[in-house]
Amino acid sequence: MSDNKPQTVYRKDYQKPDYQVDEVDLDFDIHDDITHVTSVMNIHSEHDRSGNVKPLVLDGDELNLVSLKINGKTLKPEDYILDDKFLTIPNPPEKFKLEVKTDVKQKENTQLQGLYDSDGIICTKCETEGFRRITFFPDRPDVMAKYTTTIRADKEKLPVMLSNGNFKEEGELEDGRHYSKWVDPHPKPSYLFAVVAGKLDHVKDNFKTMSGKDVSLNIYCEKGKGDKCDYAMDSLKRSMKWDEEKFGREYDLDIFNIVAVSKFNSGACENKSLNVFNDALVLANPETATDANYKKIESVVGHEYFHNWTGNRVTIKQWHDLSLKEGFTVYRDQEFSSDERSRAVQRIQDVSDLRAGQFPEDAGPSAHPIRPDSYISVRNIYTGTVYEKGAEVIRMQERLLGKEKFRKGTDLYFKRHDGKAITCDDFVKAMEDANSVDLAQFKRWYSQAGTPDVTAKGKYDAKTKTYELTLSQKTPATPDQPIKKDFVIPVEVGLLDKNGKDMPLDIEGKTSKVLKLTKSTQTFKFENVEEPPVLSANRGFTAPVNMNIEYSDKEYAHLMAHDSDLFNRWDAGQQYATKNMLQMVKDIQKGKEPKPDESYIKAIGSYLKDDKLDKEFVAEAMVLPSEKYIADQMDVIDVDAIHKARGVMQKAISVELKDELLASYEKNQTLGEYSYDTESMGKRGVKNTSLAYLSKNDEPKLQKMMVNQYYSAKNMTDRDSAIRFVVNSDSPKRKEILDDFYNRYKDESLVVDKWLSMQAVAPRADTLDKVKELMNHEGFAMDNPNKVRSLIGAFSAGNPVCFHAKDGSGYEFLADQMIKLDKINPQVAAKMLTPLSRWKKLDPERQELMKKQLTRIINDPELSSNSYEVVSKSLAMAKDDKVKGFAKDGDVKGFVSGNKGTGELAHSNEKIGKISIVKQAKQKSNMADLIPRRKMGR
Ligand code: 0A1
Ligand code: ZN
Repeated sequence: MSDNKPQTVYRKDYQKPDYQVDEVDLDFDIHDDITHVTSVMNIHSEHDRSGNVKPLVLDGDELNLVSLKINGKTLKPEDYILDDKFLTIPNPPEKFKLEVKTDVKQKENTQLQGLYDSDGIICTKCETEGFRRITFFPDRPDVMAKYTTTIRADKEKLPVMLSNGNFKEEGELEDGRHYSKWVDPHPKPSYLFAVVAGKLDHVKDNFKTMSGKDVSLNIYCEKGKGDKCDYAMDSLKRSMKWDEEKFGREYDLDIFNIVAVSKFNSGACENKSLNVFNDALVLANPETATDANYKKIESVVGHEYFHNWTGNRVTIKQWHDLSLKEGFTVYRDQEFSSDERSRAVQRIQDVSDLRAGQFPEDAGPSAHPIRPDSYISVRNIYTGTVYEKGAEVIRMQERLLGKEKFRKGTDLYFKRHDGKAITCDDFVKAMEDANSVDLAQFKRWYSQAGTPDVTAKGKYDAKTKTYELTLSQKTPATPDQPIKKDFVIPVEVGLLDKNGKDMPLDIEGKTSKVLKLTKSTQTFKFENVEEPPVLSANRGFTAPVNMNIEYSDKEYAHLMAHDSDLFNRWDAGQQYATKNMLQMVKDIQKGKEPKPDESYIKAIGSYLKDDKLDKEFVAEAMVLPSEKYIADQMDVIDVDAIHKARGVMQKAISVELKDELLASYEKNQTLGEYSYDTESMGKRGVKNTSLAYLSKNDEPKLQKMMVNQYYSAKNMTDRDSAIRFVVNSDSPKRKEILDDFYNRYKDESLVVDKWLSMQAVAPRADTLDKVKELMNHEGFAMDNPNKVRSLIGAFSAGNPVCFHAKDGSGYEFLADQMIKLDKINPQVAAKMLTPLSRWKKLDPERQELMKKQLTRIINDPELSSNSYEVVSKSLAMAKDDKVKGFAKDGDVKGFVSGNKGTGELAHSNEKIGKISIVKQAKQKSNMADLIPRRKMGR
């Protein structure tokens, strides 16, 4: 591997490029095993050459240089310096044409970065540093050039050939070959470059933009899968319209293409006018995709399309500013989904994701601000903090300014920065300038890490009829940041009366108010409050904070029953259930009988009986907080007790609410053809969650229901739910149904992924053996990230009981597999090591077993630097006593000194040197939920 001496890249060290590339003319001559790439670049110098001429340094990774010419003259080896990271030309002219020829072996590229072969489709993934695996180039986002691309290949084998921009021409060549030429008029960074060639199916449509221009829309996929692209196309057209209406953004080329491939490291990439997608986020029909799959397709298609303005037309100056494009674009895709569906349910799902993926990151030693000050591997900054918390920071600006002013700010932003590579500061400046406001204090959200704790305490005075609300904020110390300054925290509040009705908060009768907390403690006074209220705070999750309010069980139940803010109504239930289950965990640990809370169960029962409630909301509100969420609230995680407590609670609901669940199961049947609309989806959600609870009831009649639903299901949502309940049970039909499912869908690779993952997450004694057996199954392939994530990833991140088996077998299995995968696809391997790296909150025996496997991995002499970074950071935690102190009492001195070591990793591929990194890698895992909801990230 070439990246054998990772260096820390600091934001403050930014220097503008010494050379800019104005135009790139690329030629891809694709053959079976090799692609000859010719790149002709018009380059000009950007620095003062009067003193000395700076060298031209081009990035390259695992490249085979064939030839190099400046202004038509071939350079001799002594005219340049080539090492395994850079091609350096010491003394280039001020303005010149550079021709670089490289050879790339696409089939040997199992890393899936740069040019590679995905089951016969030749495609690229360049974000972040993949372009340097195709040709030598200043591969950084602030070098923006105009690209022309010619692709040549065998016409029979690769009939469709695509690149960025508008289609220019195509034609025949000798020997059965053909060519196709593409011109992209918009300057772009190299990470947005893409090429695709293959035998592809194709659906097409068109879109008339707001100024009347016709855009041809195409979605390509593997042969035979074209009938599964309609929903992605529909989502694309709605996204285009939404962006015009909500942000005034019009599409800017004649054509927009999406290509779905089966081997892809992440979810999708927003390459200019040629988005390349993991096919799991494109392909869907009612027989193969669940409601959750449909929802994800809509949001990711939207997300990638919205990048055309937030990321592509306006791009980032350096990778540290990744949140400028990702935070804003996640905010935009969340808003799109909220407008298309239920806003409250969207918010519930987005906040659940944030709490599951980002809050633990912010609370641990890997905490970083949404704009990180440094990184070692740029891939490690694709985090929940940069994406999801980044979106929250944009959302808070919208809440503080109001929708109209926010839009004024974004209009100015696009006008001012179109075609430029800029920073997060520029975004906030546009908001300030457009609205004459000062956001200086607000900007701390960009530079300070950590989730603030906000405490709310209310005091009612019956005599004066006033209610005083004291809000205080405290943000725990994080690495490098022992002391936090106060944030600007918008907190929307409402007050409920004893009947659950909202009280008026001002003379205009408004019942919700956004309070602005800017100091460590502030008191807000409400007058004419007729009776002691129940506070509803941080409505709609106005700010990404932990709200601490001491509610009695009665108050929780009151909010669950009445809060007009549906998000808070849901959250009251989550907090109430968490409180109850944490108590149950304690009881289990003490050998006592765990006791589920009756009034919580009653509140769930009322949801089931309330026909006026949004069904999707009910489906969300019925699901207990995940095992992971409960684990995050504990100092020392007790995996088995959590699993048991949640199981006891589920069973109690299944027994006590049996009649309500049965009635709801019947009432929410969706007859007729499958339709992906909010109401039908809500009904399916309630029906299947009801069935999930009923499946926990041992009555044979109820056990039969899931088997019946499996066989009679008319769509994948119903069949997938039913089979998962069967697979998690001891039903005698288990094997029969699993075999039936495989035989029905063995030709549907994405459905086979579901089959793999449902077996991997089953909390059963024989699961690990089954997973090992499935590794040799024809439906599994180690070189396909979707397969690996579905089987190994689902087991290690989605099956806490089996992964954390006391004998360490789960840890050993993951280590064995990741040592193998690391040689094939280090990027995916490094990500999948996360569950093993999270040893700190487990009991001492498990900690030792996990560290033993991490040590085994780090001793692999050929370990990639990607995996090395994750493992070394995790093991370094063991060496720093102060780090332990941090988790307990907020002592951060250890971090300050520890982090000084983040300079260089003394690491080469042959030998692993000393461990000097303290920060921990991104931690993200999805524990099995009652209804599996979360899917692959972007
Ligand atoms: N920019 C893409 C997704 C993406 C994620 C990770 C990558 O490499 C580490 C590259 C691209 C998006 O947000 O859709
Ligand atoms: Zn994105």
